[in-house]
Amino acid sequence: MKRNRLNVNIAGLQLANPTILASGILGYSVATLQSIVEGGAGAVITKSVGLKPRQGYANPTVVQTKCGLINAMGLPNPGIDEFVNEIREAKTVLDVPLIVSVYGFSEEEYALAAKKAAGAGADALELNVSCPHVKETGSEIGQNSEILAEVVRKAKAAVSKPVFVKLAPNVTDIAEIAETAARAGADAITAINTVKAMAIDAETAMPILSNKKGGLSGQAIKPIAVRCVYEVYERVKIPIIGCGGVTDWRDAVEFLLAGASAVQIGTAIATKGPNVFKTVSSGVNTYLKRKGFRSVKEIVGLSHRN
Ligand code: RRO
Repeated sequence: MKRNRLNVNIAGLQLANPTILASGILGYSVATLQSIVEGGAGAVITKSVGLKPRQGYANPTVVQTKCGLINAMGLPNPGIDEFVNEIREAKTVLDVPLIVSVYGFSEEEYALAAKKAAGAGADALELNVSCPHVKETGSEIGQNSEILAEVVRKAKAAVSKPVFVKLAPNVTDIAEIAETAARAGADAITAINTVKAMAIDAETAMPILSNKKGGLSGQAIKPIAVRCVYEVYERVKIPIIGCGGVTDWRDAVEFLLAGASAVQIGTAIATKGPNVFKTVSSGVNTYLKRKGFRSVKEIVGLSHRN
């Protein structure tokens, strides 16, 4: 990897730059992951995968609003036993770290999915304990500190790769949840998943999504995500990965100043295409140079100084 001021190290993972493909966007096929790497991502995260295949919810699963997208996909995925083939192939093609997002309906299911993903070559795991709208997994796990701690402990015991924990914003105190995850052995925190939301059609007078409620992503949630990263930074020592509405370099810098060591990008790909990663990185680089910083690390959490 070429050494430069954009390099970051997240829990032992070396990234050429601090932009990462967020889970859920284009995360199943090796070809789409490759297009994101060509677009400049420093690492990629797959869509969440569990033990059994799931179809997900009926259409419509996504609705565009004035300020972002609301999705309720319902965790469609091929199941980990099928997905290990994609992981193996991806590892032969991609030259950036591959992070596999996993979910489960119990502590054991998270651990087994993580173990299988790591066995197939995942460089790190991201535990999805924050999906806002699938029952008995996601945020139902992440909001219960005892269960969350056990999910993290069991996943850590099952793999020797870094374990990231992706948290929901739809909670009273995200920093406390981050602390629970960190105490249980999490190597990094991803903040945040989507914000619980819904849209209603004035003509039909009915909710638009088949699941009625979903998760809002995109620019509307960035200030919420920045606040969450800021709060988590004040409570935990492990790295934080910012996620929510990053569209340009200024957004990325804002997350870094709040305390994130890297940022994930998802929804902006829909409007800006895969090259958004290059554009954001190059803007961050110009900013660092202009301000006289030699590395991304020098600005992580800088807004917390008194
Ligand atoms: O699949 C989904 O509907 C979904 C997931 Br798993 C998630 O974590 N967050 C989200 O907004 N949608």
